[in-house]
Amino acid sequence: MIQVTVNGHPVEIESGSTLLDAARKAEVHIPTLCYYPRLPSHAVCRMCLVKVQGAQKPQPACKTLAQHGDIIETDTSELIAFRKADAQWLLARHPNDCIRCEVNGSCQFQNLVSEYQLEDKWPKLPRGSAEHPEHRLTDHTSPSIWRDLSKCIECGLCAEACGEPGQQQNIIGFAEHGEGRMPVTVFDKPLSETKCISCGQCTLVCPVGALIETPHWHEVLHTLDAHRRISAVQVAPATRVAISEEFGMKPGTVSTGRMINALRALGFDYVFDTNFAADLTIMEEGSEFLGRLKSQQNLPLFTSCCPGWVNWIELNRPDLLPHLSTAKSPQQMHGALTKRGAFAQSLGADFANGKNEPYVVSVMPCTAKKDESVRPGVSGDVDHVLTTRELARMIKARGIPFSALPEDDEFDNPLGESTGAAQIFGASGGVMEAVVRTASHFIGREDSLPLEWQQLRGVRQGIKEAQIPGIGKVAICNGIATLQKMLQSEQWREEYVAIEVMACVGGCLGGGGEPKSMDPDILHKRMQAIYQIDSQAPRRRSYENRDIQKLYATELEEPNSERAHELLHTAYAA
Ligand code: HC0
Ligand code: SF4
Repeated sequence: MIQVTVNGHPVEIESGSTLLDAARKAEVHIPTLCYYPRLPSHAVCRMCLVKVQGAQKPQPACKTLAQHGDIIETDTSELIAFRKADAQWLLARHPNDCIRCEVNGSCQFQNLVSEYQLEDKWPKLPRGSAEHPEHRLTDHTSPSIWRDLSKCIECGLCAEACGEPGQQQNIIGFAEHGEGRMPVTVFDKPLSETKCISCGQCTLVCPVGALIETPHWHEVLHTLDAHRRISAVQVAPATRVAISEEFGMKPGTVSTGRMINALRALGFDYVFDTNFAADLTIMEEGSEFLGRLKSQQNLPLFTSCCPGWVNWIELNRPDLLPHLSTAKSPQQMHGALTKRGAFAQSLGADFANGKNEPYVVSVMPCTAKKDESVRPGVSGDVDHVLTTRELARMIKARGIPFSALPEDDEFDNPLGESTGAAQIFGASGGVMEAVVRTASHFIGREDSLPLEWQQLRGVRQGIKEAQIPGIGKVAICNGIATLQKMLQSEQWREEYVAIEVMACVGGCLGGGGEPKSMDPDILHKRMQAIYQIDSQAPRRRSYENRDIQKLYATELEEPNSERAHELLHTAYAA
C-alpha cells in the first residue's frame, strides 16, 4: 500500500493505482469524459488534470500512476480554467437538445456543463456536414443501437469497447486523426449493413448520447396508458441485481420486489419472471444436449440464449450453426407462452383472428434482445424490449420512488415461479451450471455430483472449463473475444461436449443495457448478488420447478415434443 494526499486528505491505496483511484478513494470528485474502468486510459479529454506537488505541468489523473507520498490538488483555479476552456470547445460542437436527449440526466458532459456553469457563448461548430460531408451523422437502422454522431465528443471509448481491447468486433473506429475525427463504420455503412452483433458495449461506455439503445420506452408508456390490451412484462435475471444502481443504492443490492412493485405502478397487469422460461430452457436444451451426447451428433453443443453470440455466428461462422442449440432464448420462450399458451387462452385470446392477444414487454440487461425480438422465426413473441437503463428512465419519468418501494412483492403466476438455476443464467457460466444441475439428475448422478461448480463461475475473461463425470468436459467463453480466440484452433471440437458463449464479459450482468457504472468491481458485485439469490432459493434445479412440471403435464407433454418445438424452438439463418 502507498499513501497519497488528495486536497489535504491522506488516503492509502494499492501500489499500481492511478491518481484518479486515489481521488476516488478520498471521495474527491474529478470529472472525466474519456475514462472507463475496464478500458485503457488515453487522457484525451484532459478533464482529469490535477496538480502534483513538484511536477512542472498538471498531470492526467486517469493515467498517472500514484507514487508513495504524492500530494495532489484537484481544484486549483488554474485546473478549473483548463477544464472550462476544453469543455467550452466541446460545447460549441455539441447540439443543444438535452431536454429531448435519451440520456438527459445521466450524461457526463451535461453534468460537466452544469458543474462549471458553462454558457453556450461560442459560435456553434456543426459536426459532420461542413467538415466531412461524407459522414453519416444519424443512424437508426439497427433494431438495437442508435447513433447520433452530432453528439460525439471524440473520447474514443466506443471504438475500444467494440474493437481492441473490448469485443474485438471493430465495427466502429476512427476515420481521421485530430480535429473532426469521428467513430464511423467501415465505408460509413449504416449499422444494419455491418457485422455489428448488437451487444451494446459501445452504448455502455459512451459518456454522452451519441450511442444509445434503440429506445422503446416511449411506446411502452404510450401503450400502457392507452390500456387497450392486457399487458404482461417479464424481467430478466440480471436486471434485478443492477437496477438499484440507477437509484443510488449500493452495487449488488437485489431489487426484485421493488422492481415488481414499480412495474405494477407503471401499469402492467401481469408481472412475470423470465427465470420461469430459463428453467424451461434447461429442460429443452438439457434434453437436446443429452440426445446429442447419445447420438454423438453436432457436438459440442453451443448454448443459444445470448443473441449477440447468435448474431456473431450467423454473420461470421454459419458453418458452425448445426452446433447451436435450437432452443429459443428464455425471453422468446416466455413471450411465446404468454401470447400463445394456456395463459393467453385464459384471457380469451382468439388465436385464429389475432384478437385479445396480450401486449408483451420484456426488461433485459441486453441491447441485442431488441434485435432478437424481431428475428425471423421468433418475431411477435415479444412486442417491446426495455433495457435496465430504459426501465429506470420510465420509473424516474413517472415519479415512482423506487428506493422507498417495499422489497416484498412477488411475481404473478403461472409464468412466475423459478429456481436458483434460472437465476444464475444472468452470470457467465450460469447457463452451463444450470444445465449440469439438471442433466446430472437425468443421468442418475444427482447425489454424487455437486450442485455448485465454482470452476465455471467468475468474471475473469477467458475460457473456464470443468470435467463433469458421466457427461464430459464443458467450457465457458466469457465474452465474444474469448470465443474468437478459442476458434483459432480446432481443438475445441474434440475437447468439449458443450460450450456456453456469452457475448459480453461477465454474461448478461455485463450486458450493454445495464446501468453505466464507474465501479471497477461492478461485475463482481452483481455476480455475487446473483449467486446469493440462488443460494437462498428453496429449489435450485430447473426440473424441480413445479409450474414447469405442470406445464409439461398439461400442455407440452415432454421436453422436445412436437408442441414444445412449435412454441419453444427456432432455426437459424445461414
Ligand atoms: Fe440474459 Fe437470458 S440470462 S440471455 O443473460 O438464457 O439478456 O439477465 O434474460 O433470454 O433467462 C439477458 C439476463 C436473460 C434470456 C434468461 C438466457
Ligand atoms: Fe460494436 Fe457491439 Fe456496438 Fe455493434 S453493438 S458497434 S458490435 S460494440
